[in-house]
Amino acid sequence: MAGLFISFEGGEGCGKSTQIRTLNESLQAAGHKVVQTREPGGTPLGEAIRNLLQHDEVGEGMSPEAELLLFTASRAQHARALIQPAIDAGQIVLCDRYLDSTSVYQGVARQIDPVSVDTINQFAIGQTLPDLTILIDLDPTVGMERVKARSGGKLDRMEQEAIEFFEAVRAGYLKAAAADPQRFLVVNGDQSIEAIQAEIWEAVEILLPTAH
Ligand code: Z5A
Repeated sequence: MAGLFISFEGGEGCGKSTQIRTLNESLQAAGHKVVQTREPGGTPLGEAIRNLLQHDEVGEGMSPEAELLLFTASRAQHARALIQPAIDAGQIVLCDRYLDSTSVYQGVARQIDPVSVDTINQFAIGQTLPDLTILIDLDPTVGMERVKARSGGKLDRMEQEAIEFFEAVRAGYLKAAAADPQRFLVVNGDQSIEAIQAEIWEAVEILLPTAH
């Protein structure tokens, strides 16, 4: 029996990782098999690409086009080696970022031609599309404050972008969600962790396969 694929999206510090952790615990407590993963990353190849994109000094000065292809290369491996096999095995996949991150960060905020971004994104994912995408919407100023508080002010390559970049990201996400309301759930990230958790659980519960 096919499982379930849920992706989480949103700007920096919106609370995705926090919510994925608690949802994973709730699902496991209810008897479900869960795979928790992230992008870029999720496979050994993807994690090596993540390092190039975020921390390695060879990534400095990377062109937007190279960035797009690295994110989607990580995704192509992730979809085939981890996500689709887990879905086929009846498991629930919780993924921190997926194709919408590329549409929004590279397509909207970096302003790469959206048709090219979409074509490359679709090529990377093949048939592996999320059943549900949870967008945690948050003012980027609030999100960046949380990120800085967590890291003691140390920011990675992308976190160093100007606030306008993250405002474009937020607008891009809201537009994507409005265009596909069947797949997206938009949750206000400026609430308590527990309130967000409850909204997410309500949406996930009705999609759950029978626990086994
Ligand atoms: N990127 C891209 O450009 N294209 C792509 O295709 C893909 C990604 C896949 C990945 O960064 C970067 O790659 C990201 C997009 C780009 N770029 N930037 N810049 P990452 O994986 O390192 O980080 P992230 O995905 O942006 O997540 P994050 O910054 O770690 O935040 P988060 O997971 O959404 O939040 P969190 O860790 O759960 O919470 C952050 C802090 O806030 C933490 O201290 C929490 O305790 C706190 N928190 C959480 N929820 C709340 C609430 N409700 N109230 C108050 N405080 C809270």
